[in-house]
Amino acid sequence: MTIETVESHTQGMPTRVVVGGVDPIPGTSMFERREYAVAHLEGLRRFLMYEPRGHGSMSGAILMPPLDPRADLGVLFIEVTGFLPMCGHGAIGVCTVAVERKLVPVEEPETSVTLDTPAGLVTARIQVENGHAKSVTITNVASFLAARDLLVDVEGYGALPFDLAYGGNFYAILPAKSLGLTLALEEAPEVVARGMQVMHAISDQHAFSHPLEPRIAELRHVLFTAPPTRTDTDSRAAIVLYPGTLDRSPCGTGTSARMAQRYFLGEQRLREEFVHESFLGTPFFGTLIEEIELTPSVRAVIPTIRGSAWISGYATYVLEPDDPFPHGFLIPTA
Ligand code: PYC
Repeated sequence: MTIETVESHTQGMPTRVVVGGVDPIPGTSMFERREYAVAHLEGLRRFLMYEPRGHGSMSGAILMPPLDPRADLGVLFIEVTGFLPMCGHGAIGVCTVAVERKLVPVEEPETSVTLDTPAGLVTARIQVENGHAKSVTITNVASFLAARDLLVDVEGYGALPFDLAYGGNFYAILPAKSLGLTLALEEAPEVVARGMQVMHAISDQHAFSHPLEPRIAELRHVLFTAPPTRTDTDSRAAIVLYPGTLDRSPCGTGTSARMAQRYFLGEQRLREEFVHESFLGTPFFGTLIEEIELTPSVRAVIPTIRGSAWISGYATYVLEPDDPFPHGFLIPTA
């Protein structure tokens, strides 16, 4: 096995973009390709994400020809978490790599790219200067507040209220202070441990699914909110990712879910900018461009997320026949 990648990071969060070495993945839609990958390519995902080639916070994307004729690239998002329907920081990383490595026709000052993802089409506008992708604005999938003021029983904390929102993945959203957390950097291990405790408790006590795609029915992300630490951001977040790490970026799908929550709670208007600060202090700039009817009983909003990514390396990953870790390993942290 020989896999070619372009390594990048989006506001601190890695996206290992796989550009060669993966056989064609069967399926008539990207969602079906994801289903195939979940059933048959778990070893490949772990090989690319887990140690010793990756690490506990690794994230990536496998590029392939799209199935939707409107799209430029097909993308399967891989994480330590699993195969995600959509990944915002990953989409920004993919677009940056696509432009800077000329995987799509590039125009200056703006290049448009459409990604075929398991969650649907994601369009992107990339600001390009001298061949360098300065920033990427993605228009994400329909995002909605699935439920507000739900309660979850968490050992040691009692019944905690949380909101459930969707922005390409489901997010449980609750204030960090409800668990006595401030999101200081040195709290990171505690934040991850509490986030995983909340995630497991919600998964045990609540069932939910996407109204149009019932196979999207997992909670793999908990978003703790906190006041900003910068004067130029509106809110801070720590996004805890399964099986126990923190997003280094403000998380594109998490920012989309958070804006949907804010919108349907009357805290944000259409076209108003929301600057979301990551646990690391890095920003994403979000807006909501329209409200739509997702189903007769579910209203949703269409978010845009602007952020920047940087190429950090080029790699060829190989597997020697006697490597004792063909599928890598992960040391549990929470
Ligand atoms: O940016 O959407 C995102 C994301 C999901 C998981 C990690 N990052």
